[in-house]
Amino acid sequence: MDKKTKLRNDWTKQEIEEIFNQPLMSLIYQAATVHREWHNPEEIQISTLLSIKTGGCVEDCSYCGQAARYHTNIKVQALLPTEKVIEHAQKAKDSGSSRFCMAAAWREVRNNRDFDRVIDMVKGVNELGLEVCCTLGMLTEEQAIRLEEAGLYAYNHNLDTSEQYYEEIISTRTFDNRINTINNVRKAGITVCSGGIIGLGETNGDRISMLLTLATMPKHPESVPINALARVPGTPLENNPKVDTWEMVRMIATARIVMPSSMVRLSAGRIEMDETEQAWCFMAGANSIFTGERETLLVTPNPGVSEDMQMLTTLGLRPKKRAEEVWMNSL
Ligand code: SAM
Ligand code: DTB
Ligand code: SF4
Repeated sequence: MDKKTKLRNDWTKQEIEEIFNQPLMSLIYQAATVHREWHNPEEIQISTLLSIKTGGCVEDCSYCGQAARYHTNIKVQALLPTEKVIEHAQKAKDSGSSRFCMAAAWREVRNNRDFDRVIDMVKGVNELGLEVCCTLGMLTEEQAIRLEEAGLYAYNHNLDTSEQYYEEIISTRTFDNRINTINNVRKAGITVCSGGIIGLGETNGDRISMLLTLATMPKHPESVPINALARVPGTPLENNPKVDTWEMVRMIATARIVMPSSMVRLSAGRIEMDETEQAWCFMAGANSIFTGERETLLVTPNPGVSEDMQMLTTLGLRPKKRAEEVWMNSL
């Protein structure tokens, strides 16, 4: 593929603002063009998400159904047994996933037996030949190195929102804490998955500022999840308005243009979109989704695997293979 656009890490806020504020159809056209320069537009990465430890979290993220302090109807679930996790990963592989992401409702990783068990899970999923991802909260550099040695491919740690708006949403940690963990992941040689959420009450300026932080990192995150707020009853944001699909499209398209080589993941919010709305997100440069046999993301509904496969067929799309598999097939 002939790469016309260049990777840039020196974007200014004004440049991103100009891209973001274009008339929508022009923005989508530009994003679709960049997408075709860097990616095969017929391929969608399928990432299966599994909550390995649910609820009871000490943090106060005001969007999250798993924070212990909110009264949310979520069933707390201790760390799943390793064998169960491996069974889920095998099913994910059988149904076409190339990546398996294990999520824990932890503030941070502690050096205890639960972490030892996660290390075993990472080894087991890696042996199945899936790209292994984890999202476990804050990490030290030493912990990141242990995960990398166990075979971790990616670590998800979202900025969530802009630096300026961060303290309106979370008070129990800082934006700098987030950046610090992302730096630890990079130093350990693990790929970075980092994006955010729209619909938290932030302005367009906050959305642009979050994209600016991501797009001016020395290396862009390899994956950029864009989530629409899933409004969980009992959380402080339960009554926020539903995110309009065109706002997701605008956010995805801008992310695609400023971080052309990254996988842009259409994450939370798909359950409230029909196929046509999701197709616009793919046209605007999204090339990755979360799916799972449980038909949930972590604690909120998500389309099921068969529904997703049907949608891909309708749209003439197909699951993207793991990077390593593509390389081996070319030998
Ligand atoms: N506890 C870890 C952490 O916060 O990094 C890992 C799991 S946490 C649930 C992963 C990410 O999911 C959050 O950073 C946030 O971006 C996203 N998320 C959580 N609840 C959400 C919601 N209700 N709507 C949209 N995205 C959400
Ligand atoms: C991400 O960016 N989105 C996923 C994943 N990373 C861990 C989580 C979305 C959670 C949506 C609400 C829920 O089910 O808790
Ligand atoms: Fe805890 Fe993560 Fe939810 Fe925040 S987003 S409350 S850290 S599980």
